[in-house]
Amino acid sequence: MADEKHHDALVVGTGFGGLYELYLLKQLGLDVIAIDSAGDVGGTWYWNRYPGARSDVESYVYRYSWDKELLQNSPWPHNYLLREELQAYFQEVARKNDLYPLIQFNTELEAATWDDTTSLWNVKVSTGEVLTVRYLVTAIGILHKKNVPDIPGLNTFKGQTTHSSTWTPELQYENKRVAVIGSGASGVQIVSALSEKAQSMTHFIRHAQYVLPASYRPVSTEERTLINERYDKIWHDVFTSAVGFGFAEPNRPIDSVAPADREIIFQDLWDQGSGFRFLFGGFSDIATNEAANKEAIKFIHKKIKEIVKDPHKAEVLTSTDWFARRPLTDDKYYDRFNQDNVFAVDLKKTPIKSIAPDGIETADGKVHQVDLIVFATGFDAADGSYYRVDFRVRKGKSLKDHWADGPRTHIGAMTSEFPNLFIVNGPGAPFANNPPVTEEGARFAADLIAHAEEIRKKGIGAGVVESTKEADEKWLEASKQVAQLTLFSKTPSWFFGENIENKTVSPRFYFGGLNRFRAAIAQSKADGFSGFTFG
Ligand code: NA7
Repeated sequence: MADEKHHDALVVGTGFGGLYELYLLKQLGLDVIAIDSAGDVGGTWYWNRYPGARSDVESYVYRYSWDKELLQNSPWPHNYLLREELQAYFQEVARKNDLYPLIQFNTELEAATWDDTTSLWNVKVSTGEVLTVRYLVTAIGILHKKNVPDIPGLNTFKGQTTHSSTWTPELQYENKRVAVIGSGASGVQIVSALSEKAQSMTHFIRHAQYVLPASYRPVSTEERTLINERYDKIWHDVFTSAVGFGFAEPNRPIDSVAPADREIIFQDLWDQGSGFRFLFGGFSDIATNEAANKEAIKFIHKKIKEIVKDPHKAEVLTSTDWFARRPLTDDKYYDRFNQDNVFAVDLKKTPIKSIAPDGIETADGKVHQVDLIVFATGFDAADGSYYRVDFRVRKGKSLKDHWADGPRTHIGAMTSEFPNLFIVNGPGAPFANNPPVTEEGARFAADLIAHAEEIRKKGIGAGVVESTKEADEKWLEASKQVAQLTLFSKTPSWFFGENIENKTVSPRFYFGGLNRFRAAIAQSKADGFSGFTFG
């Protein structure tokens, strides 16, 4: 950033969304830079470094569709990508497209204030630098602001503690007594990975979830060749599907299939691996129909009983909720509890009372002695990422106030009253495979910016775009309505802001699907960017 004080555009974040946005705006010929609070590219995959961190979306569709060359050449030796492999992929994308010179790392966006007279954002970053930019694109991730519960006595603990997203190699778990609090995607991966070498592992579970196998395996050269040959069709199918994970999304409801055949289908899904596939790839109504959901649950419960030998542990691991949170995927998780040194504590029966100098005290008076506590307790998700920054517009109105009743955006792209503030994969984006979602969002932001630039260059406007209040309300209403049709809305989770105290409960995602999200974007563009005003 050095001496430059003004840029056409600033992209915040260099994960999937930000890196692509930077590429797109550079292609448009804009003077664009990016910042990231991290030390390198990768976003989520830069930060989440706990042992066992890996994607649970299959490798061949957990990447950009637009770089045809990398699709053919970039290595993915297994059907799922390890964090390290993803980090290397992001580095390759940045190098290949000459993006590194445009990125300033270790730099966090602190405040951004819109100036109506100049039609620019005044931006302040953590290095103390200030600059003005016309277009401010936020690709700051939906899972960044960590949630650490305020447990009495935490500061008296003599061992080591970490949140899942701040794991560092200095943390010692080998031959140590480890506690993991939280049983979402992070907690399950961490328990599974650390149990191998920990002296003991105690998993503190408030709500058990459903963990499906991954079927992690190497990918043969022949399989890779076949996929490489079919990539155009694969991406076509992904982008025209609801959840975009690469598998077919059948139309058949569960009651169209005889009970014995359902069992065969469930077993096949189980063998193929992936929680997403189990939820969306066998029947059309597991996420929407209570009876269908119960069938899926029954199958998973049976598997838990078969795998986990100790009935007490099996009971703690058996969820009584709908199978309607973010589905989880791990090959070894349940089997880990067959180890004598791996324990499960049911926090519904014995909640955590306090943290003692030597461990975690539960309501039954027992102190579970540990050396390391891992808080896999999730994030203040989606809009939570935005409240780290002091965004302000006319008359000093803050984004936090603007979203006090829950975040609202028009097709996930912009929010009214906040001109030239673009959102890539934030509130209002669809619940679907992240890379295609962020790609679509990044392209739309670039289209909006290109149109604003056209207007500005023709001298018929200042290059200012914002969504209308009515359009935001309409998209939120559509998100609410479609969420109501699913069991996700009946199962408390971060999808609705329910994991953070005092947060307004409303959908953080659009549950209508990637295909319908794309259709809404296409419609807006066809109508001359309906729902947005340009000045
Ligand atoms: P999640 O999915 O939000 O899971 C957080 C877990 O932490 C969940 O099991 C919570 O239990 C538990 N939690 C949160 N606060 C507490 C307290 N105070 N006491 C006990 N347990 C608690 O976060 P993840 O990081 O696992 O996953 C987030 C996303 O990251 C994931 O979807 C992937 O996309 C990657 P609860 O269920 O609320 O009872």
